[in-house]
Amino acid sequence: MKGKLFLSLFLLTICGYSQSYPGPAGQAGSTAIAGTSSVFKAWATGATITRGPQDIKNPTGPVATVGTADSALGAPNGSGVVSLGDGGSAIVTFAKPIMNGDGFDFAVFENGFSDTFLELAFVEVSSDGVHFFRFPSHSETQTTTQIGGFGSVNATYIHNLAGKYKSNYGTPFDLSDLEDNVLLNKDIITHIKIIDVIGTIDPLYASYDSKGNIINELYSTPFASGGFDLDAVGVINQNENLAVSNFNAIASLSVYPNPVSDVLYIETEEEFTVTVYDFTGRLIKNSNSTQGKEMRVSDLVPGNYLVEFVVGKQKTIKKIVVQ
Ligand SMILES: [Ca+2]
Ligand SMILES: [Ca+2]
Repeated sequence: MKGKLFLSLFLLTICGYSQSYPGPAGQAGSTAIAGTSSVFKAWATGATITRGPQDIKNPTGPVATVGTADSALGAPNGSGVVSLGDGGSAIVTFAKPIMNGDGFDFAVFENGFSDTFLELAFVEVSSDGVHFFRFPSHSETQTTTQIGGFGSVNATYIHNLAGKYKSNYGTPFDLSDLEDNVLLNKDIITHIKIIDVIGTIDPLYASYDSKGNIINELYSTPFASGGFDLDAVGVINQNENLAVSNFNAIASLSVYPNPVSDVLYIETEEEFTVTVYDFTGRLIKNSNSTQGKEMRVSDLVPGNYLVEFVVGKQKTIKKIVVQ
């Protein structure tokens, strides 16, 4: 008996269908957060939408059309949803940045009408609006039989993909899940990008999780409402300390000349520390501001560098060219 149990567990493990993740809203251990919860401090205030086609196999065919950018703003279930279409995306912004506080930092809301009608999306964040970093995701759903447009997805097979929970329940994300990167400041997240998972298992068009698995999800959905239906993005950990004026101060920090061959001058009113990285993110040198607002670069091999300035808890990155 014991042997049989061990064998079953072993087979479950090697097959990968291990139901590893929290279940639907209301079940014990679920991480779903109701849109009415007091954990939400703010909601998205801006959105830009890039629509995808209703069916990726007809890439020049009609795109999804339901909703507008405004539908992604505010609390869920207020202004409707915006449908992204196959592979479509939305970038949302906020009045104040999101920070990496205790536990979950924000949540994404979709309009799934049941615990299994789940349309999924990748989630990426940025602290500069240019460089985006994707949450490591995992789908344990089988990849041999296509889930149809009105099929079902089991939430316990899904990790770190938006849309894991039904309408009015947010899928939460913890910035700690992202690897550290010099181009990402987890305490000043200004943009969140939501990208529809294309649910087909056809390798030609399929979407893949971070482990290289095809994500089998509702497909096809050749409707005006096709793809991920973004309802809202709620802020849990807001960077309250980041007064807009301080944010502007660090945003306006400037360096010159650039390209530079000898001494780099730094223009700012604030005390700061500075760290130099190469373009792969490798640490080159540390310095601080006690020598005045200049940094000797004649000891650096000519090339491109990332220079990180930290003022208090905030930081900014400048790209410089050393000649
Ligand atoms: Ca966190
Ligand atoms: Ca989809």
